[in-house]
Amino acid sequence: MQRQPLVIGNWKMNGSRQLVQQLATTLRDASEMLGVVKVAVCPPAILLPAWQQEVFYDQVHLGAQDVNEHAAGAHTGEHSLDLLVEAGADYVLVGHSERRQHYGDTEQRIQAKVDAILGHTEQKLTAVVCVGEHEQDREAGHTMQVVQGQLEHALANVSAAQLMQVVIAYEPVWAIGTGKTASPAQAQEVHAFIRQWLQQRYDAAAASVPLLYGGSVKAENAETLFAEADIDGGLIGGASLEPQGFLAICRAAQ
Ligand code: G2H
Repeated sequence: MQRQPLVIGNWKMNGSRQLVQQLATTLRDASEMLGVVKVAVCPPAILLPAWQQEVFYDQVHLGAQDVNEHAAGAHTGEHSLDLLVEAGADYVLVGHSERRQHYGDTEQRIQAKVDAILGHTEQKLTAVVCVGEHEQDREAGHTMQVVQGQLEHALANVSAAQLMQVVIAYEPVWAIGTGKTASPAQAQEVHAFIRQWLQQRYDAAAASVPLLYGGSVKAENAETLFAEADIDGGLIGGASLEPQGFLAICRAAQ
């Protein structure tokens, strides 16, 4: 199955209204690329309305970096799906390693967030489920075991029909923001494993799931990573903060 390439920018806790304007202008001038590559940007949630003013909706998707699993209530500082949808998000990152490590994203919470996204009445929402091993897991030869465990928890309640709303991002923790990138062969090996796991569980529906690589992707290494058979694009952190560099990465996915 031919999957459309997908590149998602994850600004983390960076950016500004000025960067929204700069990146929107840069992407707007690249409409031929946007016809081929699906591009989504996940700024801090407070900047989503600024994007709504800038962006052609049919060309660039907006995403949130996280969501609370509850629909509403006394959850100071959190964002509900309804609020994020109102602000224009149709992608939501779930289980990013920084949230797993520092902000209480247990396997149980990640599963609840995925269930909430896929159960939301807004049918267009996509959950971008992030998985990846720590350096010590890789050194111990446990990479596939760790990734499989994360997938089993996150997708425990996801049906084959709901798989259309799922993207998996493989982000080895040792490559995130460190400047160390997995080699294309290392990344492809894990992506092929994820595809196989999805096929065993979901049969033909697995073929439509985009698998993204994330972890120190830059304009210089994007093309070789995206050339691998099971790498359908990238989840880009630091390099998504520089408009021309991000554009070059998006073009590399064509
Ligand atoms: C991994 C990635 C984006 P970076 O966290 O999610 O960040 O590209 O800065 O390693």
